[in-house]
Amino acid sequence: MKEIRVGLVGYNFMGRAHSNAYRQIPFYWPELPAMPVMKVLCGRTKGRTEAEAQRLGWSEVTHKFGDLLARDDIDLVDITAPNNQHAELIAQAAEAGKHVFCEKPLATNLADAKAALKAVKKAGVIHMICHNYRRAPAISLAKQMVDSGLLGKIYHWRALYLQDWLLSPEVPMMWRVQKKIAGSGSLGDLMAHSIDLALWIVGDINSVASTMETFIKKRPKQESFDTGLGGKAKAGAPMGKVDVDDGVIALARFANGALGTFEATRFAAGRKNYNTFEVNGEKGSIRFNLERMNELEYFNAEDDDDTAGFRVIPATQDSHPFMGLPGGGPRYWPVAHILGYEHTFINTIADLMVAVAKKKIPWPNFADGVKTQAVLEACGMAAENGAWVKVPQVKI
Ligand code: SOE
Repeated sequence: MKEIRVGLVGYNFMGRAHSNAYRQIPFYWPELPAMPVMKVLCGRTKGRTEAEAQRLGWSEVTHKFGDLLARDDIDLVDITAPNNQHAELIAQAAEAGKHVFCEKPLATNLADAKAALKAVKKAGVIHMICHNYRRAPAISLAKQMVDSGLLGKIYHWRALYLQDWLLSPEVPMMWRVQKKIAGSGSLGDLMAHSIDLALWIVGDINSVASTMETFIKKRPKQESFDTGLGGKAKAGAPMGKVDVDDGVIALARFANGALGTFEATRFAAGRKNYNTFEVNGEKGSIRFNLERMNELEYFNAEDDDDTAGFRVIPATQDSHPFMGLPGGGPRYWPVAHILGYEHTFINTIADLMVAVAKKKIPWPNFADGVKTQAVLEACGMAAENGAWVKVPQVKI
């Protein structure tokens, strides 16, 4: 069995989600042409990295990215470090001839995202951006339904990605609220997912309008560089200035004539991971809500009026995307025994293993990441100028 030897950068939320996926691949995806080997965890903090390697299942540890790249027993570098490190780490990994998997967003600005794409194309390595939600079975089903023409011409895309973990002013200044590290706030952290799904399911976006606000402008500084969500600073900690958006709303015009609305915030009390979208077409509508991730709502405009209504499709049949084994039977569990957040990463990394084994660029790759970054950048400019902005059409 071919092995794909992996080096992971970072061990916080996304590092844990990726580590779990590598561990689960042999169990749920036994038929793959290659299996991941969890070789090296790369982290700056001595002690913490060793402890996390032990906990997450990595065989070795390094504290220097250059040492990881110098190894000839590493095939794939997986980057879950904060956003401002992505482009540089990608460029170095590509130059070292390593295949690259990177968390979203690709970079903190369009120029860096383009440079990252250029680096991997020049090196001829496999590259994939981790927009894990595409491989939630119900979202892939939505894509299939739109592509099949079931909804007909698409008129509207409507996405909300709402969380509430920044509601308290006591939540400290972690990297996700620092522009120099994150690039933006809810825009790049959450709306990036909605934009990626919109580009994938509806199509290219021509222009956007946008408005943003920073609701809590100062937060207590953290002592440790803790990149978790939430957390508390020490009493009496000095205050730092928040320079990213806490909430963002955007309008979009798609190239195919559809209209889009997007909203992202981490201040929507009660919304915990409310990643939703709705597509309205001439022949019907579909709606997805991550907090009910195994279901897809569907309205067929051709149903008789007296029985018409949104129906709930449980996307848990073996025939649904990612749910069945090639030879028949359930990949995970029998129908309606539902999946979770972690399965979106398992499905994503399974396809990454195939891409690396077959040297075939997967979806979404860094070209998709650049397209999303172009929309993110246009939203930032539109909010600054208070006017519609054309999305830079990037040559892929
Ligand atoms: C925090 O808002 C976050 O962890 C995002 O960074 C992830 O991309 C999203 O999947 C869950 O929420």
